Formats: sequence, structure tokens, C-alpha cells
Amino acid sequence: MTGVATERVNQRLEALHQRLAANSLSGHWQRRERPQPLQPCLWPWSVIHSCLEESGEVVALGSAGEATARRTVQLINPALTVQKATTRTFQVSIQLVKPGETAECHRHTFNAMRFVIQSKGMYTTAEGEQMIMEPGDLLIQPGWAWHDHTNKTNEPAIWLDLLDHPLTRYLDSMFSEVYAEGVAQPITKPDGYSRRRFGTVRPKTDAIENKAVAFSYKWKETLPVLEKLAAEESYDPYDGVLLEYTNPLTGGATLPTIGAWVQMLRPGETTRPHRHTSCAVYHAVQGRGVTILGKGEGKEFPWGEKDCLFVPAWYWHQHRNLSSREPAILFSITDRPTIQTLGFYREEKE
Ligand code: GTQ
Ligand code: FE2
Repeated sequence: MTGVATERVNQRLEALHQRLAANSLSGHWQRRERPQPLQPCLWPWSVIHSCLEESGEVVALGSAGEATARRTVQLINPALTVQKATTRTFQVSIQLVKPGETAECHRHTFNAMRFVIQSKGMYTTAEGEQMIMEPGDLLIQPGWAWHDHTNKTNEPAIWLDLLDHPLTRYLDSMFSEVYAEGVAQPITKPDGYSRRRFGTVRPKTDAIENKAVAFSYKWKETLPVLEKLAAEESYDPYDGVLLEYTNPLTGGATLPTIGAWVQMLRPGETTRPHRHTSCAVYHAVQGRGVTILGKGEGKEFPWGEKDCLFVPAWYWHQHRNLSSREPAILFSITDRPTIQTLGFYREEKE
């Protein structure tokens, strides 16, 4: 083509781009803005906790005036400040309810789990059932279950909120309702109602209608499983002694969108590196260690008790327990159920 012909084509191309844009169209050949890739991120507990404590002094809980419906400090991924989210699909926040307070009753389409950090008999009521919160317990309130949190003890209660809220917002399916008949719902079910009906030994029924039910997993039952499997050397080279909190109805993932896992790294253990197309947020329950991200010249993320660490999808990672005497325990949540359901799950092992 001659210089003049090329110039003519360029002019037409420029005009075409303008016309496409003016009509909400675009050419495949046109560049788009790439979203920022998610980076690893560590949130030390000392910082989370001091901010949470401070919020306890200056942020009122409730529905009046400036008060907030939930007093939480949210883990924000540096690449997701606009969305105010921990990952693209789930949110991890740390909630504080002080003595005498109630986080008022409501329900929403997104699912919620709570991993208890500090509580001496605080409880959440879900669908009319009071569920006591003890450190290490995991509670589930599936979408559209009424829930409120009441602290009648004389100690502040703190836990992790694990929510698929960002995914429901992305899908335009986030709706919620405030309970109209009071701050807390009435307790209408006896203690242990759900555990009796949905545990592994349960009434024989042909059809369980719901896909998810309010439930609680007790730490005093989980910890001995970790300890005994460790003693039996029943471990995975990539994850140590790894347990999944299975959905009581399906036996599958904890929630359709988020899996909750807990793992024990035996004294001195270093897991082998692997990577997968799901991401995870870890919370150290006990012990001290380091997570090595990347292969070869991996970057080390040291963690201690209660610290939180985000490991993005497709990052090589391995964990090391820095103690030669004590086991380390990591609780984690992962978007793997979402990724797997959609057929995007891949894994590479070294
Ligand atoms: O405790 O019900 O962190 O509805 C965000 C939304 C906690 C809760 C959060 C919620 C809750
Ligand atoms: Fe809620």
C-alpha cells in the first residue's frame, strides 16, 4: 500500500473505533483494560485486633443514627479496594460483639460462616435455634436464614465472618431484609436441634428439602480428629493433615460457593509445593510457621497465631511449621467449590 492508502485506512479505522464506541460496541482487536492481578497479602493479628478494639470504643452497634448493623474490620485485597472485598468471590471480616450487645436480626441471599476466635458462651441464633460459640467452632448460616448475635457474657466476643457476599453482588443477586419484630428473633428450637437432625446419625427421611441448613461444627470434636490422624500418619504431602468441613446434607463442600478446611502441620513439617486455580485465605489457629509462595526464589510469608494470609489462585505454595515440638494448625477458606462447579479447577504438583 502506498503511504496515502495507509493513511486512508488509518483514518477509517479511527472513525470505525469512534462509531463502535458511540454504539456500545467494540472490535476484538481493540485492547481492553486488564484488571489488576491479585497479589498475596498478609494481615497480622496485632494490627487487625487493635483496629477492632478501637472500633469497639468509637463505633456503636445497632440501627439508630450513626450505628452500624455489624461491627467488623474487613480484610481488603489491595487490588479490590473499589469492591471492598478480600477476593473476587468471598469476604473475610472480623467481627466484635461486646458484653450486653446484640448484632440485630436480619437475613440475606449470601451465605455466611463464622469461625470463632474468642467467646465465652456468646451465641448466634439462626432460624430460631441458639448456637453457642466456643473458640474454634465453625457455624453456618446459609442464605436467607434469619440470624442475630447476642453477647450476654461479660467478655467481648470475636470471630471471623466468611461470606460469599462479593459473588452475590457481582451476580446482582444480593438482597436482604431486616427482621421487623425486634432486635433478636425468638428462640423456638431446643439446643442441638440441627446437629440431631443433620449430623451423621439422623432421622431417616426420604427428602431433605433444603440444600443448606444452619449448622455448627464443634472444635472439641474437630481437634481430636486432627490429632489422631496426625498420630496415625494419615497426611497429604501437599497439605499435611487436612480436614474438610463437609456439608451435613450433601457430604460435599461446606457451602456451594466456599469450602472451609482445617489442617495440621506436624512439628518441623514442610509441605510439598503445588498450585491450583482456586485461591484461599488462611487463618493460623495455633503455632508459628511460614508459607512460601512462588517456586525457586519463593517469597516467605511468616505467620503467627491468628494472622490471616491470602494466597491467590495459581501461586505455587508450601507451608512450613517453624516449631520442632508443637503442631501448627491452619484454618482456611477457599473458592474451590465455585471453581470446581464451573469446571475451571486445575492443579499442578511438584
Ligand atoms: O454477622 O450477619 O461481616 O450480615 C457482613 C454482613 C457479618 C452478619 C458481616 C453480615 C454479617
Ligand atoms: Fe448477616
